[in-house]
Amino acid sequence: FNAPQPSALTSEQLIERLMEAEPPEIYLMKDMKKPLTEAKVMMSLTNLADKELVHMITWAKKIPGFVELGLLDQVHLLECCWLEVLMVGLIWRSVDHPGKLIFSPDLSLSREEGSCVQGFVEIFDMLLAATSRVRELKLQREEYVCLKAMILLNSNMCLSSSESSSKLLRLLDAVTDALVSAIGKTVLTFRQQYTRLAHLLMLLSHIRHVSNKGMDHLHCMKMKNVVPLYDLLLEMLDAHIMHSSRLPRRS
Ligand code: AOE
Repeated sequence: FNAPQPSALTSEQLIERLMEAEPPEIYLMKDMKKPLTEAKVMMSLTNLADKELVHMITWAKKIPGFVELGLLDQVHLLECCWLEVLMVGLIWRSVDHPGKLIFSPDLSLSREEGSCVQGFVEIFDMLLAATSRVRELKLQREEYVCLKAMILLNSNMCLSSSESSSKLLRLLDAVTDALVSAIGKTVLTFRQQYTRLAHLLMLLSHIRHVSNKGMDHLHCMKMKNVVPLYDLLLEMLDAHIMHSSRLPRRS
């Protein structure tokens, strides 16, 4: 009784639930003194990601139907998409600041500042390009929360059982309906509506691409030993490579 079926929710109610599930803004509360060095920037980014991942788990659990999927499937989905989810959040925060990435309210980096980290500019440019595209599209908050839920639910095709897969597909359909209804509020003609749906969904393939590049980059950094990954995070990153399933367990 306490967990209503996602299909029992209207699109408006689902969007409302997704809006309420949004994670809070994270402050680092440590002002970065110039000059920025590779070690300082990576330390701050790692610190930020660490805090965001905890909120991401809470966010996922608030998506209607997610906790009904079975623990192993929940873990797999989060393992597959965590960097994409971080990136879409970063893009969203940065949309009103052309040329900058707003990692947190107290950590924004320009392209030049990002270049102090080896290999970062390439990823930085892809993130800036995605941010410009989101700005051109004038992405609405309602659409954003639907897209982010879709990233999670669409991140892995192979689930533990066919029962779980069909649950997941129904969930994905509910979020798709919600996205369509959100789009319906922004544009007038049907033609404009389905063109916008296509544009928004195509963004997701860019984000998957940048996330894969970012993951390669993170692995390189780990080899170079400049990322002071905390023991737990390091363990989790290894879990990602080997695709075993370990998540920070919270009762
Ligand atoms: C993007 C958005 C954001 O909010 C924060 C960050 C911080 C780091 C940035 C990244 C980003 C953008 C792309 C960058 C990357 C550093 C290098 C890369 C710039 O090019 C990410 C810092 C990541 C720290 C490592 C954390 C490891 C976590 C492992 C998670 C995991 O495997 N599991 C199973 C946990 C899933 C829990 C939800």
